[in-house]
Order: sequence, then structure tokens, then C-alpha cells
Amino acid sequence: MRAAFAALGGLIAGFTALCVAELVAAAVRPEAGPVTAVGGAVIDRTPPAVKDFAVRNFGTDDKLVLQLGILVLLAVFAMAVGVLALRHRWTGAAAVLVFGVVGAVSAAGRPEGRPLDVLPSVVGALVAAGVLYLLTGRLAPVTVPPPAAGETGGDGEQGAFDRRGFVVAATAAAAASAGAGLLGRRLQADRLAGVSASRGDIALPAPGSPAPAIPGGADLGIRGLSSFTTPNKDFYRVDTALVVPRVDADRWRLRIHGKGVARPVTLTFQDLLGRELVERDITLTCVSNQVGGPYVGTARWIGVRLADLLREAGVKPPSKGGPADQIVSRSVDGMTIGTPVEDVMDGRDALLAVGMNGEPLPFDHGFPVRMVVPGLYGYVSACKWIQDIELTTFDAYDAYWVKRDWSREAPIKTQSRIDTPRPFAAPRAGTVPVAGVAWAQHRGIARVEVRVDGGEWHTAKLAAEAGRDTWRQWVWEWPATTGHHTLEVRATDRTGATQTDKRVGTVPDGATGWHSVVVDVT
Ligand SMILES: Nc1nc2c(c(=O)[nH]1)N[C@H]1C(S)=C(S)[C@@H](COP(=O)(O)O)O[C@H]1N2
Ligand SMILES: [Mo]
Repeated sequence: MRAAFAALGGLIAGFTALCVAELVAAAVRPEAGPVTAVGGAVIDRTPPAVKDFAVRNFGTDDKLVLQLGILVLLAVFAMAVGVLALRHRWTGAAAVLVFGVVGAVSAAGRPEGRPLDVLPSVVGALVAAGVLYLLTGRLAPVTVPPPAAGETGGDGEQGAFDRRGFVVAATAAAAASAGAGLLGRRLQADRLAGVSASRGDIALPAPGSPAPAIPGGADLGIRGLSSFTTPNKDFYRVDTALVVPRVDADRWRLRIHGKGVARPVTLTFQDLLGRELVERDITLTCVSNQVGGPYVGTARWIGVRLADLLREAGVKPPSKGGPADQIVSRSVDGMTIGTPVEDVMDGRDALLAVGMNGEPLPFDHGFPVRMVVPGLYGYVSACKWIQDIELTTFDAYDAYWVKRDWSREAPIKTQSRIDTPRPFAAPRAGTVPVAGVAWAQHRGIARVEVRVDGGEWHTAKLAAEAGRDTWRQWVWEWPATTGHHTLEVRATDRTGATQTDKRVGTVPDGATGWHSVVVDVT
């Protein structure tokens, strides 16, 4: 019985630690909260195969699953520590401090960690240790009657303790903790509301170089087929941020410096808006996208040409004798992304984007400024919440994912996906439109073919081409007969190269193989 109460005491102490930490994090910064910090540290250390598994199985919920996992583990340990404290009151309290150290080390050890980030974990653990010490004090055996003179201890009534005292103290601790936690959350929310309001106040100027009109026939308008432009709310999100950074655009700065930068600069958001804005439709793709997967989308980006900024800073690409071959972009949350200087300066529309589909960047997608480079997977090009651009060499520096076994360079591989019919759909026999998207950014899609049950390839009808940097819809009218059938698709890019059927996984530089869908025609 006492053990159960002790476990409850441990649980309450754990709750206290998290709530107090939440309150302190409101003063320091939300990312420094222990669960976020430990989660971030776990992400930093996750091997590519596991990260890939998590992204594949939990999708965008991978982070939620991670945080729930941490909370469950924490609860189990907290109960164990509570039971330990029953025997050894001081050791139990000390064990709580050990957890504080884990949180503190995780927070300070994040790529963008600062010394103050240890505070939420440390203060939370100190208060929690005190709470545990007090609560276990209430569980001390009460011996009735008190030992007579000369006796040492006396049995008393086994297991009896001040139950009422414990319940009162535990309830008070839990309530006070909840109050602190709620206040912390409230303060954090207020801060976010301020930044959200500042985003709402931004009016993006009209582009000096508008996007070429999307041809009418670029969207085939077929049921079940992804729309040509992906709405922001449906746009995939892939990043390591457990707390989405909320950067105040007025305080945002971007520094451009490093090897071969004759004139380093620091830019403000207004500096960017004051330049010629370029608007382009560009399809973004994640290297973690499986064949047939969802981590690809097309948006109308608006921003400034990164190559112009680099040229003004005196940067030359390697082909013109420049000493730097790698651009390392750093985000406010410590992500580092390495991009070939040559690609950014070869004339393609590499942008420092400030807008997405007619509005300032959503916070999830990098507000206030991110990079977008047509033709390169996101992890080597699309730095969100960017704050620093350093010119260096690939020999001198490995960016975040490169340190974790992904390739230094990663141009997007030609891919095609069947959107409709869905896997295991049961269409009626007759003409069934088989339709989807194909992409080979910066090379363009020249042909898409479909085959049924390994038979001959049929050329699909391609939607009008919006540009080489976007995906292209396609459709093939299938004279479907009853039975079980396997549909397969392959694309050919404008260099004449046909998508390989060789199945490889996403690590280290993107999946290959043909997407197939099995259907049951009735
Ligand atoms: N700061 C930061 N930028 C980032 C990432 C990240 O984890 N942190 N992930 C990159 C990856 S892997 C991809 S695929 C794209 C995804 O951009 P999106 O979330 O806007 O679709 O962002 C890139 N930029
Ligand atoms: Mo990615």
C-alpha cells in the first residue's frame, strides 16, 4: 500500500518537474522545455534508418509519438523513483536531480542550445526533488503508541502512515504544479500570439518578376488526382523542430559571409522586400519520400534571387574560380543544410522565399524566410527559418544530415506516382482513368507510361507543362476488365533518361523504382 502511494508521490514529483519547467521555459524560450529538449536530442541522434521508419510510419505525427514516448518513459521512471524514495528519502530526491541533468544536458547540447536553456530542467528538478522529499516524509510509518523508554523503534502498526497528510500534501503539490504549468503555457501562448500578429501585418509587395501563367491544361481536374498547386494547409512538412520556431520578422537578420565573400552583408526582412521579388512555381520534394509517397508538393513561391545576393557579396561559383563550393545555411533552430554554390548560381530560380501561395510563409514552412532551390531535395537546399549563409567547401564541413549518413549532394530523382485509382480500389469494368503526377525538377518531364500486369507500356497523356521545375500531371484511359490488376508507372525526363525500375530505399540520396497500385476491377 505504501509502495503504491510512493509511486503516486513520484508521479506527482515528475508532474511538478514538467510544470515548473514549462513556467521557466516561458521566460527562457519554449524550445528549452525538458520534453522538447530531450526529444530534440533524440532526433539529433536518430540513425537515418530509424528516422526514415518514423517518418514513414507516423508521418507528420512522428514528433507526437516521440513526445508521448518520452512522457510514458518519464512516468515509469518517476514511479520507480517514488518507490526508491520510500526506502532512501535522500537518494530518491537525488535521483530526481539526475533527470534534471539529462534535460539540461539535452537542452544545452542542441545545435542551437544556449547556456540559459539548462534553467527549465534544473529549476524543475530542484522543485520536484523538494516535493518528493516532502511527500515521502508523509509516508513514514506512524507507530502507535510511541515507543516506550528504552525500546528502539518498536513495531507499531505495520504499514500505517499519515494517509490523510499525504493526500493533502499530494493534492496541494499537484494543484500548485498544474497552476504553474498552465501559467507557463499561457505566457508562451501570449508570446506566440504577438509574433503571429506581426506575420498577419505583413503585406508582400507585387513581384517584379511574376510567375509565368500556369497553362489552363496544367491541371487535368481529375477526381482523386493531386491538384497542380498544393494548398498550404495540405503541403507536407518535414523537419526536426518539435516546437515550430516563431521568429519576429522585424528582428530577423540574415548574415552572408565566409570563403570568397568579398563584402559580407547582414540583411533585414525589409531589405528583402525592397528588392525585386521573383515569383515562381516550384515543386519541393523530400529525400525521405518513398516511391509513391506523399512528401512532394508544388507551391507558388515569392522571394529574392539568392544568386544576385551572392554576386553582390562578391561570391563566384567554382566554375568561375570561386574558392567555395558549398553554401551552408543555418536556421534559428540549428539545422544546417549544405547546397552546391554552382547549382545556386547556374541561372536556376534559387530563391530566398518570403511567400508561399500568396501569403507570407506559414510558420510551419519557414517564416519569415527560407531557401527554395529547384531540382534539389529539401535537406540539401530548402532551409526553413534561415538566419545565416556561410560559404565554405564540402571538404571543410558536413551539414546536419550529411553527418547522419545522407549524401552530400542530392539532386531530385525522376519519379512518378499513381494518385488514382487508389490501392485496392474496386472500379467498375470499362474506361478507368489512371492518373497521377510525375516530377524531374529542373530537367522536366517528357513522357509518362503506364502498364497493366507487366504488359506493354502505354503512353499517358501529359498535362500542359507549367515549367521544368514543377511536377506534371498525366492520365491514361484504361480499358479495364474484371479481375485483379497491377498498374505500374514510369516517367522519362527531358534529357531522355527513363526512371529506373531498380528499387532502392531513401538513404542515402533518394528512393528509386516504379510505383505500382493493385486494384480489383468488378
Ligand atoms: N530549419 C529546417 N529547415 C528544413 C528542415 C529542417 O528540419 N529544419 N528540413 C528540410 C527538409 S528535409 C525538407 S524536405 C524541407 C521540407 O519543407 P516543408 O516542411 O516546407 O515541406 O525543409 C527542409 N528545411
Ligand atoms: Mo527532406
